[in-house]
Amino acid sequence: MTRKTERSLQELYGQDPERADAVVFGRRTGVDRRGFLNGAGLAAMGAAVGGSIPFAGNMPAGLIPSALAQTAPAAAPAAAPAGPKHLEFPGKDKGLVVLGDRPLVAETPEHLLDDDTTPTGKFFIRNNGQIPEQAAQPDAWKFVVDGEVNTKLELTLGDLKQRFAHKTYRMVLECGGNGRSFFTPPGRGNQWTNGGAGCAEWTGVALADVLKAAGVKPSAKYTGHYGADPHLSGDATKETLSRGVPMDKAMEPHGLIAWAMNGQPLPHIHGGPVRLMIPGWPGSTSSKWLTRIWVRDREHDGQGMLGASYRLAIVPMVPGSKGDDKNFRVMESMPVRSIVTNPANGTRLAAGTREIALRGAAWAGDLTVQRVDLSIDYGATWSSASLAATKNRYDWNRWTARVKLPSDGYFELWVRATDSQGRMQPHVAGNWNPQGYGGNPMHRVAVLVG
Ligand SMILES: Nc1nc2c(c(=O)[nH]1)N[C@H]1C(S)=C(S)[C@@H](COP(=O)(O)O)O[C@H]1N2
Ligand SMILES: [Mo]
Repeated sequence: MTRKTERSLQELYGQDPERADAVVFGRRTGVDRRGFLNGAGLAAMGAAVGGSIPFAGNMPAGLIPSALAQTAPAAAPAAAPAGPKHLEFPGKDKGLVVLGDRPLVAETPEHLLDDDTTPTGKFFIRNNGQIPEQAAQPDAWKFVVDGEVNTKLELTLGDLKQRFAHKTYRMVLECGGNGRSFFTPPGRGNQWTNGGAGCAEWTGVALADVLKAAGVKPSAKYTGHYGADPHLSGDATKETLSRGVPMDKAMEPHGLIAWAMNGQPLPHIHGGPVRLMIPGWPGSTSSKWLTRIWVRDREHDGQGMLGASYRLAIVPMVPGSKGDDKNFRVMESMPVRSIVTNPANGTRLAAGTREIALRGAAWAGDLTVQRVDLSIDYGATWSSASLAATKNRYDWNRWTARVKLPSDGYFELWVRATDSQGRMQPHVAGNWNPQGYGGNPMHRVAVLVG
């Protein structure tokens, strides 16, 4: 194996994983992965990952080693420069990866989600439109609650702070498209890996308390949320994003109208002075720069509610097909997900290392995490992680585990969580849909010992 071959296999995995796969695993046709890891393939694979692969015998045919399937956007055009683009933004960690400039979207690589509470500097950013102007006087920020209510409310942030009970919860905010990059063929939109999520401490008042103060009419069915951010085109008649939730979700005690994040005034980029924080559901329901909550007598039909937006297929689709509008339903709870936050993918450990301490996080939308399991042998055997307690509902579970290694070489640490209804993360993203929602395959982290 010459160095040139090693490099080209690595390049091939970066640029055309399907073909690289065929080179390593032998002949295969279409998506029917019938190849097997032959001697030459194993040598090529070992050279590409930088070491022998002790559990190669268990390696599923067609698997792209996670050392080679790095966090670079999977659907990047072939001409795009290799490697992630890092964020340059005041107050933000330079390790965040830019998924889009206009609108600005940046995700947090899994290994930067290693804090119990995600620091604001490491928290992902997702905008759909322009970033609005910053308010000169935050407490004078106004929003309205109208529609199917007895009394229309016009509240300033100052009123909100004075009139209602303050709540602080640590809760996960997760983009509906988190995990999108794991779909084949790719779903349309930002190619999130697992980093469109974070768990911060949010302070505000219960959305339910404000809705009760307005007096929700029996005709109320759904909320519609609006923010101040102008449409990307600058066209003032166009909505940037306006999503909502059914009344029973809106009336849950943990949904907040929030003005603080991690004990500090809510930063402008995260929707300050005031935003919604609707935990467990796609982040798009958590309107930033909140201007209006419209209580509706029907399912909201604002920007992002219709077509294939934030919708999942009811009946399985042929991956890559267009589908019929009638085959979609609004995405509600986010699916169960777990990540390894330490070690980072691609970590190199000293020769002779025989035990690794792992840390991570797991969460499950509206549900709770029942268990987190780990495998170092491509899923042949599993052991369970210890879950730390949550602070409150919608908090994530931090987890820890130790695994023993039989030798030096290339290993993949696989992690999968199971939710409180017994649903486990799949090996690959399932239930394909055009915009790639709900992709939650197991997280795989490559480590090289020696
Ligand atoms: N007004 C407004 N609110 C918004 C958005 C937006 O583009 N405009 N994006 C939504 C989406 S899709 C997500 S995932 C979260 C991201 O919040 P963050 O940028 O604070 O991480 O905000 C939501 N709220
Ligand atoms: Mo999102």
